[in-house]
Amino acid sequence: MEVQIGKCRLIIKQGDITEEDTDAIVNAANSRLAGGGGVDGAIHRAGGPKIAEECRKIGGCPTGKAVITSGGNLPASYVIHAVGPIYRGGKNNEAELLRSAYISSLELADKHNLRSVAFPSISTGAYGYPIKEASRIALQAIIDYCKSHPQITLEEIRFVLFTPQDKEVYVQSLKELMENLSD
Ligand code: AR6
Repeated sequence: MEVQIGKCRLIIKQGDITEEDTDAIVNAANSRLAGGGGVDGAIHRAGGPKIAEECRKIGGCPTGKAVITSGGNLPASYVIHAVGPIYRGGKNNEAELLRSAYISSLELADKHNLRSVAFPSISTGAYGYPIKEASRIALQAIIDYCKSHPQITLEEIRFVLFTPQDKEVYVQSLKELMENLSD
């Protein structure tokens, strides 16, 4: 699915984010930037040791924020390491922290004058965030950012979901949000 939000094209697709040729790909990292499983493990495996070395120098990143490293051997030039919240029932500021992880990533992409960025579904794997709710927050954050930043350098934002089921959830949420936009 593909929609235009202001200057930005928003694309939802299924795939392995490590193969994306966007200027940056976003990692679902932990606050120690210590590497791990899921998309984090896949990015470090595909990108090689340079990324972990840069992460070690940075030292860490608070939940809801993001930091940037080079892309090592990846097709993408940069990796933006965003730290989403661990889901603990939903009453611990999880929604705001998840939104903030996306907004911080977009701010970094914008600051580095990037033209394209690919996101995974942050927090919906090991961190347990229910994907329907997380997809609404993620997409709304991106729509809000694109609308409120008409000078944004980003021309394309991709969501790259690992499974067809996850992709369908994001497509459905985007359709619902677009209907509300046109009301
Ligand atoms: N491409 C795109 N999406 C992927 C890929 C891939 N190659 N691999 C997995 N996913 P998770 P989190 C999806 O657990 O919930 C790590 O250990 C996956 O299907 O990677 O934010 C970190 O070090 C899921 O939908 O991230 C942290 O400690 C989504 O990526 C912790 O897990 C996110 O799942 C972060 O947990």
